Amino acid sequence: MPAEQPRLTRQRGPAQKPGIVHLGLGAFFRAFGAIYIEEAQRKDGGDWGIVGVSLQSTRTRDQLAPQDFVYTAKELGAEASSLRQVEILYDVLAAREDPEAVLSAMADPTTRIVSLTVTEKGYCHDPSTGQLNPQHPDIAADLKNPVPVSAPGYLVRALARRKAVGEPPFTVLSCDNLPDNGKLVRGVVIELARLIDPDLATWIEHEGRFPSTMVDRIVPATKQEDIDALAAETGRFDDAPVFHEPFRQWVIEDDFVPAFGTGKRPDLGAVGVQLVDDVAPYEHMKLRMLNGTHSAIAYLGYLAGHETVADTVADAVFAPFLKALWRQEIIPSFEAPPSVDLEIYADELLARFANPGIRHRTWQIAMDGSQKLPQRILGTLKDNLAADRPTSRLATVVAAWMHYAGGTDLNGQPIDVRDPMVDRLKSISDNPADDAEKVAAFLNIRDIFEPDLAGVLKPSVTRAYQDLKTDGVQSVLRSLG
Ligand code: CS2
Repeated sequence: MPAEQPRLTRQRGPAQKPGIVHLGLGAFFRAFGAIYIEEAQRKDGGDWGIVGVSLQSTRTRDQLAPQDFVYTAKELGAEASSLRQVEILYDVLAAREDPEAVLSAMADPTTRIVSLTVTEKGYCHDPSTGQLNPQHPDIAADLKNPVPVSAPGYLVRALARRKAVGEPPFTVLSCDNLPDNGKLVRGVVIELARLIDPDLATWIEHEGRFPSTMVDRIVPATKQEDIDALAAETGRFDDAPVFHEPFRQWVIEDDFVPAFGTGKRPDLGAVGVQLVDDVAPYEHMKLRMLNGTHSAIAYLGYLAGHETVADTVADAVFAPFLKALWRQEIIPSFEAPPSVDLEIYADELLARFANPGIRHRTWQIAMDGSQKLPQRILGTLKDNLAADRPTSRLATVVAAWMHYAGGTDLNGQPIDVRDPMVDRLKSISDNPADDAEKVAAFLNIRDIFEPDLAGVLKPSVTRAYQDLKTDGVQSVLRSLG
């Protein structure tokens, strides 16, 4: 920190009393949910301060504690930018250091919502079925030890404390990019509770509420150079700013624990959150159209040598490919949400991806592909195959993922692959087998590919895998655009 610069401080009086505990306090939630909640709190009052929890490291807490948990959110438009200071965090806890503090915050009767952004892998489920994976090392640990390590473990142990003292449960609000994220987290929590205490599982089943949500705002990871540039711009040092695009959309199933009456949630509707009965059409739209093409850009863009999403869509072969992917393979696969024109939504996505202010690395989005592929690409593929619709572009994305996940790019250079299955993926790629055998081995990973789908995909993915290798990304996309 430049010694002469003062640190950020709270400007709007003391911190709001907490009503929400948030698990997984990454940049995304701080640039998204926290801002909506702060706006709702300021508009309508209520004790909606947020206790953030980092499940893995102490870094976010260490960065935020010296500045009393306030931070800057910088909005980066294509032409202009703006700053806001976010003051809705009440405290930040590091779970590995003090699990008891986290459990007591969650069990505290003033906590009415526990929200989560723990990424796909944080749910400890099997991505191809959506069910809890009891063999997951964190779940195995949580079954043995009452001091949890996993997000489902924290939810179950904290709910147990509330049941034990006759308090209503908190609403569990998943904000991760998973289909039916509410149902998914409900399923893993109830399954884990059943293995620990069947009565607790039954209580959660009846009393618990797990609304599904669709969340959308592009928030790249904050880089050191962003922190330095912001300090130079403002003259104040903020060790934990977040940088985001102007666009945001939050759709939530309005199903919160009723026992809290009007205090069951902040008045999110007043600040533009869509509270609906059924979030599924919005989720499909967002996961398939935004995240699906984001992953396509991540793998194909990385293999084409592009560092960011904006650089990738500026490459002339990508826009026609993406447009064809949306129009011919993604849009026909699901029903549009009420009064949404999906062609316009696709055009807006391309403009969001092209925003030069957002330096979103292809490498960042490429992470954890084994956890992302099913809901972003494979569901669409499956629906298209069943309805006899085109699939060649989606198959090319799967093939690009295989090249990427194998850890060697198309020029033979190593890739720093981050994925919970990294060792398995690398060993498939390193095996001295021919291309068809490698593709077959990837398709044989049952945690990702269902057997029927794997069988049908084999010829087209093998072809795309070979074409990418012999002709390169640009030429393959040109032939598909
Ligand atoms: C991205 C998402 O990193 C990724 O996998 O696709 O984080 C994406 O930026 C958000 O879902 C946008 O709402």
